[in-house]
Amino acid sequence: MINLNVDPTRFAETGYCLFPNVFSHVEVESNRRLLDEATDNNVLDGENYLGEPHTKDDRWMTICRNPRLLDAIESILGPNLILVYSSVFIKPPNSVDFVPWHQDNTYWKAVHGTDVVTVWLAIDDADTLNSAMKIIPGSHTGHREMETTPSAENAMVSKTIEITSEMEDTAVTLEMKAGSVSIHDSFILHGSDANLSDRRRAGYTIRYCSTDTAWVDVDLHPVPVYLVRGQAGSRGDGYTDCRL
Ligand SMILES: O=C(O)CCC(=O)C(=O)O
Repeated sequence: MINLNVDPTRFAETGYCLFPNVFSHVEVESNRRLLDEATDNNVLDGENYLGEPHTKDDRWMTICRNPRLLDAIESILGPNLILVYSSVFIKPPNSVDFVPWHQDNTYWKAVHGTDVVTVWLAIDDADTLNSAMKIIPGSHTGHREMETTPSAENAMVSKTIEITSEMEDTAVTLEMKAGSVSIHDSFILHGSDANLSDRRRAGYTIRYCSTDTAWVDVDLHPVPVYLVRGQAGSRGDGYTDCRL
């Protein structure tokens, strides 16, 4: 059973939370097969990234609309939810690719507001050895957009936020079994190291907003915006209704 005992007040303070075992064993296998199919068929964008699969293949969209997943998000963001982006970050075994410290909101110029989150769904088990994601609790406070510099070679995102070693010391590693989910605020600092293990580490990142406090300028947004639960809000005329 999914544990929905997450306190939204605590999420507001820390900027992240974990939901173990949102997806069943059968669903975990099916998620893995879906990614293996994409890898085998060479439909990745580059070697380690699959961009916006929910707009191209209904099976990914089914994951994004999974009722248990939406219940978990609703417990944080409330009942009115839109889906704005999704992508898979794949770290093959023994790969040098890493994700430097960054804030997600840096990349989403058409998304406005503060109740904007990323769901990170573990396709594989993720732990310290195979480069699970790391987060700096509370670093979203004030929802400030921080200064960036161009990322180094082998970085999986193009802009880096330089942080102090004191800040880095407070980072938390989000170890998760496949099928578990973390949710983080779009302003929180996060990243992940190179995967030096002999196990793949893939995570499906899915980005949602509450239409109570956030909205998307669909004319500037590169993919359709989907209403997945509740109401679209006063600026939601251009969203695609995709409610179950
Ligand atoms: O998968 C990772 O290690 C990083 C994912 C990420 O940066 C994101 O969700 O924005």
